[in-house]
Amino acid sequence: MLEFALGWSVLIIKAGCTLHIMKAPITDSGTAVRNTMNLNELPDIEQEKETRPKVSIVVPIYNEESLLPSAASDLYEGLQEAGMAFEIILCENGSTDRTLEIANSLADEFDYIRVLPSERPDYGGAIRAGMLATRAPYIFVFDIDYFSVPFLREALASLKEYDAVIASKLAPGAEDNRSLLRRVITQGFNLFLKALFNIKVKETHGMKAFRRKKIMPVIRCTRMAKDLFDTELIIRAERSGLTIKEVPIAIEEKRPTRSSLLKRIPRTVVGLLILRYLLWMEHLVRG
Ligand SMILES: Nc1nc2c(ncn2[C@@H]2O[C@H](COP(=O)(O)OP(=O)(O)O)[C@@H](O)[C@H]2O)c(=O)[nH]1
Ligand SMILES: [Mg+2]
Repeated sequence: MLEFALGWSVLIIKAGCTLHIMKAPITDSGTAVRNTMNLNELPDIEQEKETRPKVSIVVPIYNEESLLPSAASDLYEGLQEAGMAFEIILCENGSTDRTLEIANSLADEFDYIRVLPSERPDYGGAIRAGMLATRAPYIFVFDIDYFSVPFLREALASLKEYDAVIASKLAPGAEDNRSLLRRVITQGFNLFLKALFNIKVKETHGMKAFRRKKIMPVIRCTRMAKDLFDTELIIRAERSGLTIKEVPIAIEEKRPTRSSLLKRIPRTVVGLLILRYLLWMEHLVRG
């Protein structure tokens, strides 16, 4: 039975390559991360203990030349007003416009902004590499078109008690002002997640915050890339016993989604089925 399942596992993982599943969990140094980032350019953690930030903000960016300059300075100023030591890690990969050039000049202009570039576009890979490169005890993941300093303050307070905090569009008290189609898709996605993984949290996308120590071992187990990475991260975090708080958020779409929903939905469904299978295999192998 186990051999049969392992045989199928290899086949499915091969098929999953089109969905950019990593064949092996990443190592401590992050070397198996697809699109290996410029981790060497980051300062040595041990040497930098005294100047270590309190908060690391990981921001994936891709073809964002028009939004990046204003959004990055808004975020920077908001964090400065919040009055805590921070770093912003702009994780760029595969942009075909001037995003990387702009990100580099932002890093030159502003202290505490750094850039992690690599070649192939991969939303999940970028976040994963960014999270592994963080130095602060608290890690936040923000999109460049969706972040909130009030959420950061609230989450930081909650991280004293919880291991992770998610800004939720579905928690009681949340306000979702996006299009009807986007809201229906979010509800459907949530039901699908519940049915497949029986998770307690309602939200896996959007803004998130973590205690670094708790989330690092979970990141190292993740296998999915692209837009399934953060869903896998939250599922694994919950299964590993991390305590997760969902805080209701008021969300308004700053811009319509740029990816085709028609392509995204089947890709997500197949990806989640593969993740279900991988988790089942892991469970089987561990006994
Ligand atoms: N590094 C990287 N970032 C990405 C990629 N795709 C999207 N992003 C970033 O991820 C965030 C969310 O992307 P967006 O297009 O707004 O996705 P949506 O809100 O789900 O429609 C933004 O900060 C994007 O710049 C990618 O392939 N690589
Ligand atoms: Mg967006």
